[in-house]
Amino acid sequence: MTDLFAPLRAEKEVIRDGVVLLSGFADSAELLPAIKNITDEAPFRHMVTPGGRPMKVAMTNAGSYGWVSTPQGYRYLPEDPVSGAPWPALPEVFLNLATRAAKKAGFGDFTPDACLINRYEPGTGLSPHQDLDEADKNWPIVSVSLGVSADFQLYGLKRGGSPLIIPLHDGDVLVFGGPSRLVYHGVKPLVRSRHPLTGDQRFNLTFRRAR
Ligand code: MD3
Ligand code: FE
Repeated sequence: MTDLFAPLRAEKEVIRDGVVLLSGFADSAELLPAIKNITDEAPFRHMVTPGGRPMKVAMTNAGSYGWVSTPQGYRYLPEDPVSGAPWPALPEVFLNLATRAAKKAGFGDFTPDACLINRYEPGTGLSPHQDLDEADKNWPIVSVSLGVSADFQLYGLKRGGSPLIIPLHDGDVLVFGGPSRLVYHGVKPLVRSRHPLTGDQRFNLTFRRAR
């Protein structure tokens, strides 16, 4: 007998060694109010790259440390340089989600101390890069996609080549660790569309252990 109610997508998919996709694992209705609280305190801003150009992705942070780009370089700081105040604390819904996702992907002892929050508008993308500013690269990174869908680009450990394209939808969680922690990755420019809770925007949370 065919199961008419079989899930449309696998709930846990190992994309490659160290890359795990948990489709629909996160609930945007629960997370978006927490993002609103954080950005009331630490608003989204376009950070300036060390090359002197404003980034297209708007960013802010929550947690004990926040990732910042300054003309002097990339770093994690305990305070928001805009306000001088500590970054807003990681809300319980964030911590709970990140630790459950990491555990399901095989990283049972992960507790983040930083969450970078990215905001994409139509036409905004993120060029391929590695995440190298965290002290201990043995910890994974947990990424949560909310709102409008985007095409994620997954490269290898060296720059170049053609990426594997992974469409990321509202509620999808990707966990990167082990041999894939230092892969190059990017996001294609956002195609204009609408999500009932975010309008034409996409948000991405990346949970990290900075120190
Ligand atoms: C693979 N963010 O914030 S999430 C970033 O959708 C970043 O906003 C993208 O790349 C976004 O640094 C992609 C997926 C992701 C995040 C961090 C990673 C993949 C990663 C770190 C290491 C390897
Ligand atoms: Fe990244």
